This record gives sequence, C-alpha cells and structure tokens, in this order.
Amino acid sequence: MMNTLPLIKSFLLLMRQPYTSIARNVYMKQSSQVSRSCWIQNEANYFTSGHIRKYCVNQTDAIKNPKQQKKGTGVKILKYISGFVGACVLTGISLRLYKRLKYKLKGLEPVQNRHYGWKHQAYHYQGYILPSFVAGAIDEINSFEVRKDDIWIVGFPKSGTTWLGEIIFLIENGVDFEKAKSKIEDRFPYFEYFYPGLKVIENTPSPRYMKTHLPFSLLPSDYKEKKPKTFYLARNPKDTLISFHFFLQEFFVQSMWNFTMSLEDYSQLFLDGKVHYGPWWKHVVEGWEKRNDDHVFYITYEDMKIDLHGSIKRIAIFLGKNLSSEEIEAIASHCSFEAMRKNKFVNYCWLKDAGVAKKDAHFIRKGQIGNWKNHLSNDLETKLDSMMAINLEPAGIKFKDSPKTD
Ligand code: PPS
Repeated sequence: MMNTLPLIKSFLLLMRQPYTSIARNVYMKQSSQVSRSCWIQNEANYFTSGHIRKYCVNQTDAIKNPKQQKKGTGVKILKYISGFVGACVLTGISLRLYKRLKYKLKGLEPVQNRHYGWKHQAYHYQGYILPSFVAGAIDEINSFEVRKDDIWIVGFPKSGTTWLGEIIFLIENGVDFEKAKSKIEDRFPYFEYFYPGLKVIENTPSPRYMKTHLPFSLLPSDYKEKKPKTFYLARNPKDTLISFHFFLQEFFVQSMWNFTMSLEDYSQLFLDGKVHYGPWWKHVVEGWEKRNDDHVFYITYEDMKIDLHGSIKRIAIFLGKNLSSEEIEAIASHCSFEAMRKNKFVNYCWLKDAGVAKKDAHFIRKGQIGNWKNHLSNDLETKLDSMMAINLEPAGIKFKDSPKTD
C-alpha cells in the first residue's frame, strides 16, 4: 500500500476536486490513524484551494474526534439527498418548460383554468380547446394518412356518435348482426383516442370506419384532399351539455380526472367555449357550412330520434346502399335506445368492470330530446338560448324540438 501512496497523491494533484474524496476514502480505510493524520496535513500543503484545505482540516479534526466524524457523515448524506432531490426538481421543471416550449411552437397553449387542474390539462389550439391526450398527438393527427374509402363521423362529444356508428356499421356490413358482436371501439374507433390508437387505425385494411370529436378544421391535412364520406352529427346544446356533464361525472373519474364540477360551473364553462372540443357553436357552424359538400352528410341527433327509420334510409342512400324495408326495420330495432342500452358491445359496460366508470353509470343514459328540462335552471336556459341566438341564428342553424317533453 505504501508504494501506491505517491501514485494516489499525484492522481489527487492532477484531478484536484472531483475524485479527491474517493481516493481519500480508499486511502483512509487502509492506513493507520497516525499516518493518515500526517498524510492529511501534508496533503493540506499540496492543495492550495481554500475549499480543499478546509476539508483536510475537518478530516484531521474528525479523526481526532470520531463523534464529529459521524455527524459529518450524516451531514454528507443529507447533502447528497438534497442534491439528488434538487436535481430531480430541476429536471422536472426543465422537462415541463421544454414541453411547454415544444407545444408553444406547435401553437398549443395550456388553458389556465382551475377546473382542469395540473394533471388533466387542456390546450387552446386553433380556436378550440383540446384535451391533453389530443394535444400530445397533434403531429400524428395532422400527418395521418386519410383514405378516399374511409367513412368518418365528425361530431361534438355526446351528440350520438356511438349510435350513428352502429347504424353505419350495420348498413356497410350487409346488416349482418354477427359482425357487430365485438366492441364498437374496435369496429368504429374513436380516431384521436389512445385506444386503439392512430397507428392501429392507420394499419387497418379498408374500408376503415372512425369517429372523431375534432372539428372539420382540425382533421388531418390529408383529409381535405381525399374527401372521404363523412357524417357530421349535431345535437342541441342543452342535451349535449347535460349528457357531457353526466358522462364526466360517471366515467373515467377514478383514473384520470377527479371531476367534481357542478352543473352550474360546467354550463358556464360550456358557455365560455372552454369545455373539451369547444366552443360547441364553432364546431357545429363548421359542420353546417360543409353540409352541401358532396362527401358530407349533415344529420342531427333529433332527426334520428324523431324518425329513425327515415334516417337509416337516408344514411344508406348516402352510403350507396339500397336497403329493404325489412333491413331498415331490423337495424332500427337493433339500434333502438332500449336494445343498445342492453347491448354489451356498444354500451361500454366493460368500463364498469374495469373500475373506470361508476357501477351504476350508463353510457347509453337517457337517450331523449329535452332531458335538459329536468336539469337546467331558467337562468342557464336563457343563457344557452342567447348563445344560440348569437352564434347559430346568423348561420340559419335550428334544432328540432321534442315531439313529446318529459
Ligand atoms: S361520446 O362519449 O361522445 O362518444 O358519446 P356519444 O355516443 O356521441 O353520445 C352519447 C349520447 O347518445 C345517446 N345514445 C342514444 N340515444 C338514443 N338512442 C340510442 N340508441 C342511443 N345510443 C346512444 C346516449 O344515451 C348519450 O346521450 P344521453 O343524453 O346522455 O342519454
């Protein structure tokens, strides 16, 4: 060991600070107390830096006083821990800032709203509010390869997209109910959702069916060129709002976003255009403006509710299929509210089994026109009417009322 001493010393001189303490510890373990003490004194002469000198003197004291040494080790451990924690915090902050900058460059601005909390952020993007999982996939969405023979449903959340999806799927698949015996999210996926995901949809053989809650202006850039057959589905805002509020309260609550907002607060958020995929009116006006495009079929929840058979027939004609009255009847009966509510392939009951939704929740909940009348105050009703008067009337958009009220 004695032969290696000069080597260690030269090494220490060369490397100065970072490796000093490591080499010192190796040495300390292997030499006697006296020689250690002498060596440390010598070493103090070598190192002129104030920091090292202080360290060496401390070490000498520590040898003389083992209690002090123990205390010193404790302080050292604390220093390492606080250094580690500090580094983690700094890394976290840097990553957050990096993400923010990256998003900013893409035109995504986080929504400053206490209701969204820090876990479940929403982002402003080209005039809309997007949930964070959509914001995170914005590049993949933009570059998604659309095919001419795709069939799309575009509609604000809770407009009846699952219902319309089941109708289209049956029309497209020869009214074969056996083919409809698998989960709807696999047969008619939610385009921008993380299940099954854009990659899976991209690799699905044609014809592909997909539904999206994105407005027309945010569809993949390829969409405008390919012009696949698209259904735009709209629903009156009052029922949409009530349905959305129930959905957020009863589904996905435990895992993602502990949604506790009152209907009053949520309605205000809706009126401010700040719910996910909002502003609702902007979304609907965009859909309405496309209604005369050859590849677009504009339909409302109310149309389907008031005349399901007639709606199925019109949908089939748009898809280029000629259905017999028996086939229309069979689809209407399979897609009635009662039948769909019981159908495990479309009612998302597996979300309850997975513990994601409340046990007594129903995705296919009321299925009515005018259910809002049981929930909205007069004040909110007036505010929603005025929102429609300002934003929909100039475009000439109207929603049919319920033939019978609750
Ligand atoms: S989501 O989460 O955005 O995909 O929801 P979406 O499927 O678009 O809309 C859900 C609402 O559609 C109602 N629904 C039906 N109504 C009548 N008949 C049938 N067959 C039907 N299927 C679904 C569903 O009940 C939701 O509306 P509310 O008002 O909550 O009942």
